[in-house]
Amino acid sequence: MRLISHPFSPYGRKVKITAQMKGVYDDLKIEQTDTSLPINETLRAENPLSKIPVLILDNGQQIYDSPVICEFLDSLKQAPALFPKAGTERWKTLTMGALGDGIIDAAITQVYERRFRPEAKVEQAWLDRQQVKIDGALAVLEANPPAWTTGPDYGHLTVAVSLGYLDFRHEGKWRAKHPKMVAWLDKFAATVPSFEKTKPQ
Ligand SMILES: N[C@@H](CCC(=O)N[C@@H](CS)C(=O)NCC(=O)O)C(=O)O
Repeated sequence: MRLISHPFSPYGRKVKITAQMKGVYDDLKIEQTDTSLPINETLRAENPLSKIPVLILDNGQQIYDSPVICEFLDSLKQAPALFPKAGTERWKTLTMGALGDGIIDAAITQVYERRFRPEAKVEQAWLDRQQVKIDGALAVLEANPPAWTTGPDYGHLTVAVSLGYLDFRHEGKWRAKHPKMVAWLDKFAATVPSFEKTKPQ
């Protein structure tokens, strides 16, 4: 399988952590691409949305986006189960994943606002709107850090990657007001070694 990604991509990091947790990382041939180009035809040929990550199976089938790739990788082996198959647990995990992805989406929108607009046109109200989303999600997590029983699942790893992205692109400013989630992230990193191994640098 080929994985098109970039070392800085938080969504790609989710996929790499999932692959390592499932023991299928060595089956991936990782290819790096550049999403900052105005048009990246090579990437567009694999994903018309021109976004990473994209997983390409040996039969040529393309799989995106990151939640779908992670669930596909989870389906390759039984243990550890990262996506509960049904019931309340499944919706909890998927919702936790959506919360983590929502933090990343808002944080990346802020990065793109500065990257793709001339400085004079950067819209502070738009940046603030994204920050409200990030702050709201962090407040919910801090009020009730998401515990795991047998081990972290897809929801936990997505939240961990979202915090890692805030560290990487937003200088870890979230840490001062969220001590419980700082401790939670330390515990996650100690439990899932691939978190450190996939750190963007
Ligand atoms: N929902 C997608 C988001 C993917 C995404 O936005 N990836 C970024 C890189 S981290 C990208 O490719 N951006 C290029 C663009 O939006 O044009 C996922 O979870 O995979």
